[in-house]
Amino acid sequence: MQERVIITQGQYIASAVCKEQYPSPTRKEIVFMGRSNVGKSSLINSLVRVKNLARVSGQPGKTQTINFYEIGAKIKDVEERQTFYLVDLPGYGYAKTGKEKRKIWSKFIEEYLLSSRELQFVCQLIDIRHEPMPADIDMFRWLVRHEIAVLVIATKADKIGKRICEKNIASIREKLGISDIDVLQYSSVKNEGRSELLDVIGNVLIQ
Ligand SMILES: Nc1nc2c(ncn2[C@@H]2O[C@H](COP(=O)(O)OP(=O)(O)O)[C@@H](O)[C@H]2O)c(=O)[nH]1
Ligand SMILES: [Mg+2]
Repeated sequence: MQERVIITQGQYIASAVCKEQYPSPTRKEIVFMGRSNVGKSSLINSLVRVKNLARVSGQPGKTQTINFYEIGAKIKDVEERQTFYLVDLPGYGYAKTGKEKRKIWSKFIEEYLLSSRELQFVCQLIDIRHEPMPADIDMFRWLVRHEIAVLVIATKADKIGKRICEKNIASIREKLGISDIDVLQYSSVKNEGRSELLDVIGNVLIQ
């Protein structure tokens, strides 16, 4: 089957902890956030199909900068090639990060999320094996309150059986209070959910 959206290139472009470091030119941005170790970097790599584009680490809490990746895409029946950014945020809710550090984290992340005029939507990743933690729920509510579009993605779907996946997704939706909104099931190992996510991205790129 021919996919509707084909990624043609992906490269790391910038890391930022303040406005001055955001890349230029500005392009449409799709943001990934979630707790440390939830699978953000793996998902970006699976989406772009470049093995070590985003660094996957067994050690949580390592990425402390906003990382921008420039992605090229060809969309079916659209002549012009699209270029956009995938943005990997530092993980939130990491227990070993000192209180002071966490404060700095939230400040520059907040500044980015509230000032980016090209932000299309935020993918909030939640591990499918666990219920959303208070930090996940707080973050989700914060995004909704600031009218930032959110796509909730349940990661690591290959780690549990299909029936439990369905049950846990229902529980994630209930905990977030979004019983009528879809949660995308994803596995970076199996590339499950990849074409669905690419479709959503394709839609915002041609808007
Ligand atoms: N089985 C499985 N493991 C995953 C998946 N996504 C991530 N992982 C593993 O989870 C750990 C953390 O992943 P990483 O992408 O670095 O998470 P991040 O901290 O959110 O960027 C790594 O050991 C990954 O190999 C997945 O879809 N399936
Ligand atoms: Mg990471």
